[in-house]
Amino acid sequence: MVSKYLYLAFVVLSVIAVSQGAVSAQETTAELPKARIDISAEDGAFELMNIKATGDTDVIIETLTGETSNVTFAIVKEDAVASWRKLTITFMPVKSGRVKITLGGAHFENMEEDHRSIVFDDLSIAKNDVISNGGFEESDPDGKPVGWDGTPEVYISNKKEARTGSGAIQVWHDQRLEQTIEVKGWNEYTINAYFKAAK
Ligand SMILES: [Ca+2]
Repeated sequence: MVSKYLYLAFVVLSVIAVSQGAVSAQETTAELPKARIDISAEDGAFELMNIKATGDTDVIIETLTGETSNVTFAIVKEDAVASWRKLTITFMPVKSGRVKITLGGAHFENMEEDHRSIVFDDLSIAKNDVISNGGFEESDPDGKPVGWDGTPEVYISNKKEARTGSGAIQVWHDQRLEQTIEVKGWNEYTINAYFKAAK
């Protein structure tokens, strides 16, 4: 008799465990917005080697074939949540020249989820910081961050929303910001960036 009850208890517990597993699996299928950083040599002038990013970050290497040159992009995507996360990317240019860094958000196929915005702050390059206004504290009268090309979706000027200071930028797939930096060949560069999902 006792063993029968024990068996029943085991069956009931197993059913609960299975149904809980099913619920949590469903919750995690909703895709999080993703921060996206693209890196490429300007005009595809040279290759970038040893491109790596921290954690489980997706690093996709894509080559666009152009009329005069091929441009190899590193596309780095990482899940964004409500709190700040740090993304670290390293690369090594094989020549001295200019490298373009683009901040945006990942594209989602589902149109309802396509417009998902990301906030960036405190972009820097370890050791030799060649990024200008990476903390987004300086802006021009039109509300564009100084030193960056493109128009952010929102220029944030709010101490509560920024990670440091009061300036930060909100971007998404179709409203990105870029900056071109000078690099030296065969030096390793480490980019640090902080990001979160926009409210
Ligand atoms: Ca800032």
